[in-house]
Amino acid sequence: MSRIVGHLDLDYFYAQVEEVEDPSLKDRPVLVCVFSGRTEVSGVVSTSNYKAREYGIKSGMPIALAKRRLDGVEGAFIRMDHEKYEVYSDRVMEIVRGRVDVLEQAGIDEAFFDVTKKTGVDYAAATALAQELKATILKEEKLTCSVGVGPNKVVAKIASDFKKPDGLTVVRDDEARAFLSPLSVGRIYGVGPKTAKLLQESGISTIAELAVAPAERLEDLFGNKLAVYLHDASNGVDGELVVDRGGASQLSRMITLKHDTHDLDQIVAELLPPLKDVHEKLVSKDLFFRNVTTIGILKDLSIHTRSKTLETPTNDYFVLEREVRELLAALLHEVGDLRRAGVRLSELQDMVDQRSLTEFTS
Ligand code: DGT
Ligand code: CA
Ligand code: CA
Repeated sequence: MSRIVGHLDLDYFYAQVEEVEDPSLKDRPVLVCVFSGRTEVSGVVSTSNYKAREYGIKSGMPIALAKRRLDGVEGAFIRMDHEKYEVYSDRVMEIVRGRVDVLEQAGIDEAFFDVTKKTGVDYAAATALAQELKATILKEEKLTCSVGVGPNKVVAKIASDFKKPDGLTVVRDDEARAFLSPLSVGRIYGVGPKTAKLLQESGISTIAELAVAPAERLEDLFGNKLAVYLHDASNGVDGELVVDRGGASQLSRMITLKHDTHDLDQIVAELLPPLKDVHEKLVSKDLFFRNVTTIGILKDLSIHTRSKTLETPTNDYFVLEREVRELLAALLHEVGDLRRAGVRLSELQDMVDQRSLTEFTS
């Protein structure tokens, strides 16, 4: 059956979040860094804005090398704050989830979505929906993203990467082969440098060449499973479904407080309903949590978090409430009045895993 599938990927994500929080960064190269702490410049660049990329700066590059590439231009070197990006990610995913048939989060800044039912397999409707997604994310979170729409995941993923930043690329069923043909094989999800090199050595560098490569040749190189995948993908065929993984990696809730406040009791009181709600969700999904994070957003929109990893996973409401209270108290120790507050449970695990784990250890 025909489907319409999309892939959404936020542009220069960590660096863009830093720009949202401090718009004065926009005209400068912004480098989000993982400092290893040994010397002032030891560590790597996690990501950078497009201004920095003009200087040849890339993810994973040593900070010292990035500094040299900037060649005297004043860049902003910002410490990576994963918790903060998670908060933005959660909110973007919520926006998308509410507007599609199925959402499958595939990373902190990307997700597949299925809109077959919503659009009645109509590409014009899917295009309008993708535009609406982009506009809503921009309006509510001030973030741009790039979206690809196509007949399946493989095509949608390549399409979202086709025009960046702030792109929208729609590839209809009957256009898929022509769209993919001129692109290099490395664009196919799962084809890393090693696979690409092996293909190259067999004289296959474009997707068009891969699409007509003899099956035996691919099987010799990669075995049956990968060979079939490569053959299908290069022909624009992919049967992988978009599956909601139940947000099984985390559950979160944010609220805006009635008044900006520094009062722990007040904040906890207002957080109780969402806390009960998130706990109910946890129990209904048969999940345990191991990590709990409290989040505070101040008047200046800066985000502050405190988190704790428990010795053993639990689904006990009283433990949850106690930990949230303690984490919030620690958080309030360091910041002023909160405007918004929230909680996130992560490292979620199945009751089943839990059971087998206890059986195993006892
Ligand atoms: P894009 O999508 O090309 O506009 O740029 P990004 O930065 O969104 O790149 P993407 O989607 O591949 O990665 C999403 C985030 O993951 C990115 O903002 C930072 C992080 N990340 C990506 N590559 C690396 C890496 O090599 N090291 C570290 N520490 N983080 C990375
Ligand atoms: Ca991205
Ligand atoms: Ca990504």
